[in-house]
Amino acid sequence: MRTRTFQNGLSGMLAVAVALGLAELVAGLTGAIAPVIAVGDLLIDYAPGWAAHLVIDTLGTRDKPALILAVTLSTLAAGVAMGVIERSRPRAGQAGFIALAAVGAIATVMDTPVSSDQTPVLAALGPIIGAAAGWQTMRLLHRAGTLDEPPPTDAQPMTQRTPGRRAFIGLAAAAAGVSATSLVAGRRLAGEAVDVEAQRESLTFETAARTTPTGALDLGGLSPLITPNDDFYRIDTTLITPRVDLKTWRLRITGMVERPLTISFDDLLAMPSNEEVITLSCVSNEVGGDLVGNARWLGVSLAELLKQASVKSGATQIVGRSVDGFTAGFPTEVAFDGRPAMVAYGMNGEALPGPHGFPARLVVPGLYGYVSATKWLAEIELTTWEAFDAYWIPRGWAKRAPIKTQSRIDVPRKGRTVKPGRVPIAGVAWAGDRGVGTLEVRVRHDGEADAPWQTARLSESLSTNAWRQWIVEWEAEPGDYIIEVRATDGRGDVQTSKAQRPDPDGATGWHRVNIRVRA
Ligand SMILES: Nc1nc2c(c(=O)[nH]1)N[C@H]1C(S)=C(S)[C@@H](COP(=O)(O)O)O[C@H]1N2
Ligand SMILES: [Mo]
Repeated sequence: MRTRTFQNGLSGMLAVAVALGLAELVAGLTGAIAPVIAVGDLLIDYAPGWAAHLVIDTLGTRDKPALILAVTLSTLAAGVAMGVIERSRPRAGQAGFIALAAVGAIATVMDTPVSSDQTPVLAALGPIIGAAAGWQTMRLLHRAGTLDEPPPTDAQPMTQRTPGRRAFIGLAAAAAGVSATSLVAGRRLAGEAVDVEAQRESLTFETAARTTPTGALDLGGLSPLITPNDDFYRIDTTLITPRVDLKTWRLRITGMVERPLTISFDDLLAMPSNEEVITLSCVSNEVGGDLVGNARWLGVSLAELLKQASVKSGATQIVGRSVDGFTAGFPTEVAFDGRPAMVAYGMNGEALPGPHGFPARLVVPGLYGYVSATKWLAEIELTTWEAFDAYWIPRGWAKRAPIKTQSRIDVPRKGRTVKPGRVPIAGVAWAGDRGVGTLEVRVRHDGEADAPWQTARLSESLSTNAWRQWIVEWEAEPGDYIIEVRATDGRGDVQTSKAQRPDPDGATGWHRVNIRVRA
């Protein structure tokens, strides 16, 4: 009996594995989204706001393979259940596969962005073909598994290699093979369709980014003045980095404009470009956190693009929409108040890396990424502030989100024990588009409330939109200490000590690090 249950469960699981594999293969052939990915994307999109942000940041980029795995394993587990139940309720398996096809089809269709050239029907093809094949696989496996039934009275133990058992094992192996082969082939087809790396390599720019900036502080453990692309934090809602084909990519400027524009990548390259050092921060960055980076962005001025399209009066919101449907919106005046907001295609001297929005993204100094920095940009829509709420707004995040003044201690790390004597204390500070004016540090004995503030030396200001490194030398004597830091922005406003969590519009408070000095 146990063997039978095991066999039924295995049949169901393999049948579902065939369904998933074939669905990937069809997706690879048609350029559609694989159902497992689509379901994962929808789980992120429809999770309550707090849960989605939790998943996206705490598990970070690393959790995405985990989410894909979780969806896959749950589907396989459903297969096991279907296989087992099928025995007593012969219609259950069929119903299960119809349900799988429906969920997969709905998910892929919903996850196919309206802007893509993919027709929704084609997107649903994979789940439907996969489920049909899965259903047939389950029937075959069950038939093979029951060849030896009913057991004759001189009960033949199931452990013997009866014809049915052999047939079952053969079929099971074949099913596993079909599933794995089609999965691998499907993934490969999807990967080959558009080669982002090859396209990036074909692009070279004349930029200042290959030279190291002068006036940078260099100290082990201190964040570099310019964050290398590979170390730049990454946050987005997509499970699979969108792969954009330069040949077919278009940026459309739509909505409340006199002249809607459609711009190709070559058009963009032909326009006058600017290179700007801008610090980008995620709203969910905790005090002292690392969801912040500073890069040299190369691109076309947003103001210039919008002038070409001629914004109608009353268009109070600019919405960036990505190829995968993500949106971020900010006030129109931000594009015209002099800060160098841009459609960027270069990052630190290279084409934008795939994970950071290849081929183009918005970068807006002074605003958190979730309201401004749309990656894989496909459309800039002019609308009103009231008419549209972008992706994170209904999920409980503030609609207006200027970057708050923050400073971080990189060295020494919290909890460290250092030797008495000269100890460098260093870190970075940023203040949106307001610039960092001064930076102060204080070191107090653990348990004491106060200590004098000491002014730090700052790295050169690369722009008012960029972070600055800071450093002080401290004459350390044995004891337990708390180091605190606060920045003053270019307008003279001191960073608040009031601690606030990241939601709804960015964390505040001073970064504190406890250290011990021991001989
Ligand atoms: N298409 C798209 N663009 C996006 C996002 C996204 O989920 N999808 N996330 C935004 C958020 S919340 C942030 S903080 C920045 C992060 O940019 P980075 O990953 O290049 O650091 O991208 C923004 N642009
Ligand atoms: Mo973010």
